Amino acid sequence: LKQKGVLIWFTGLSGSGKSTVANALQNKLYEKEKLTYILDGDNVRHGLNGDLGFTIEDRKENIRRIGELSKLFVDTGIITLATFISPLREDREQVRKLLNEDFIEVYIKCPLEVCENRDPKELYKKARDGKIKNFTGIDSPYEEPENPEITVDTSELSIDECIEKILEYLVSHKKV
Ligand code: GGZ
Repeated sequence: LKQKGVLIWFTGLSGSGKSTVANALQNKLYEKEKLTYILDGDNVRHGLNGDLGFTIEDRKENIRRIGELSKLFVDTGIITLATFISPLREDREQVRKLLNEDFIEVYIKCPLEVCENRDPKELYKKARDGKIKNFTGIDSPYEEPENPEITVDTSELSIDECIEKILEYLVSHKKV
């Protein structure tokens, strides 16, 4: 395998564009014949973490397990893209400690109002109506990264511009 593993960690609110950006980046890396894998709620929260919900305690455990899982992927040389809200700074820092220089934090920045307007699954609406409890940004906290390797604002940049910025960092720092 002509590549080294790295964990690209996307953090941001629901609806900020984490999955969209990660998918576009995966396509770009595929064109460069890189082996990648996306870890997201669909493939982790239903299986491995099927016992976890959205209390602070469960989110912490969700991120902890994903960190451990990611490390195994990275050890095999896979460029691993993890897309989780991961709202707490200390939980993300715990994953960083596990991966050291193989951890790249990408803050998918987007104002809450914009995420709430996008609301593709009407989750914000349900949260406002009290039908979903502990919803990030509504009645559960989101702590912005203080020193992410990369920040992209999806309310200001196109998806292409976002992945261009991420790729530029990854290439110039010899991470991919
Ligand atoms: C936040 C929730 C919640 C609550 C269900 N709060 O936009 P989505 O739907 O597709 O992505 C969200 C996803 C968040 O799961 P994560 O594993 O990324 O969260 S964390 O990192 O905080 O553990 C959303 C959906 O699950 N969802 N209930 N209460 N998002």
